[in-house]
Amino acid sequence: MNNQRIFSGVQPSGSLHIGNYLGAIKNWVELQNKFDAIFCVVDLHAITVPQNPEELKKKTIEAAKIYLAAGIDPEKSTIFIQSHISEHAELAWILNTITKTGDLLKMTQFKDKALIDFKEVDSAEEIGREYSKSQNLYLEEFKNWKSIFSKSYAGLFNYPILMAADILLYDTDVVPVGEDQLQHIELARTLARRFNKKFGETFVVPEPYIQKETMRIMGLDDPAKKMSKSATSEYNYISLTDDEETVRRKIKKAVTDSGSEIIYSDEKPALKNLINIYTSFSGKTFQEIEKTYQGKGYADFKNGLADILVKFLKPFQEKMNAISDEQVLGILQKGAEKVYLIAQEKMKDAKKKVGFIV
Ligand code: AQP
Repeated sequence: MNNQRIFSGVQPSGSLHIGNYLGAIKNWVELQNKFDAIFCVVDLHAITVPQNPEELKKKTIEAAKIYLAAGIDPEKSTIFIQSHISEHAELAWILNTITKTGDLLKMTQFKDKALIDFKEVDSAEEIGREYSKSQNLYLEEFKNWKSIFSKSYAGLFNYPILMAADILLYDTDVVPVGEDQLQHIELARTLARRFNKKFGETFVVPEPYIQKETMRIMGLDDPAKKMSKSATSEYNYISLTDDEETVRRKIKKAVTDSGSEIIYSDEKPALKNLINIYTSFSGKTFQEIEKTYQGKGYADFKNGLADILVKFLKPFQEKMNAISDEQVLGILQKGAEKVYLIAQEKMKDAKKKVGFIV
């Protein structure tokens, strides 16, 4: 164990999927043995797209249960809910005042989500439909910034600043994330340096931590886009709460490439993605998988992949179901009490530096 700190989180904005697990949570489990680890359920981020309040509560608790079932140990790591520590929003405001609009305009996630942000929708499917429309529309629409800004909410535009505040509040050294979040970590680094330069040394400049093979799990229905909670179709992702029948149905429907050979190649992006998932859950190399399915077709390979996923998900879900809401809320409460002390001290320092009377 070194004395460096890691911080990371997942938005309870839908059903957490195997991309969230492989790209983020699985790495956290290993990293908690090496670092002082803080993991957050980032509900303030989740409301940057429309949420049903009752669903949001359920998904917040479910996300924390997923952390625990995945192996995050509350004796080693601190787990809490972002909105329980108001310093996140408070620091985000200060950082807003040193963030240039141009910094935010570069963020691709804003562009992806901006067109659904203003819609009053209350189901994941509806959000998905709007999202897919936005994919086609945004190139056209983004020629006209005025129309985008008049339609989208400021929270979505500013959310990378809140993410920077999450990270900087805890003097985080390392942020384990999927590749899609690299741009946001870069902004956190920029803001830490900018604040330190302007007001004096205050924040640690964090480093991203990316696990190469699983840094981007792609959608099962479209290997050109990442697997996403808010995807148009449930056939985009395998949720960590999917039952066996659902997993088998989704894998059966997953798109494949032309030809029938099981080969790991950039020329076959859909199959490459499925093999990446297979490797991650089985521990086998892609060469071993190619050998296993030599002379066999996609149907055999998909059956094998579904078996591997079910074998992982069954005990995972049993662990999740064995944790009561009361238990998880107790752990989250304790976690909040612990991080509050760190957050309060850092916030006091930042406030003094900018000239507030504390
Ligand atoms: N497809 C993915 N492959 C690998 N890693 C992924 N992550 C997300 N999707 C993939 C990683 O999961 C962590 C939590 O993500 P998040 O909840 O903060 O939001 P996100 O990155 O926007 O994830 P989603 O699933 O696409 O959610 P929605 O649809 O709500 O926006 C991050 O570390 C992320 O890199």
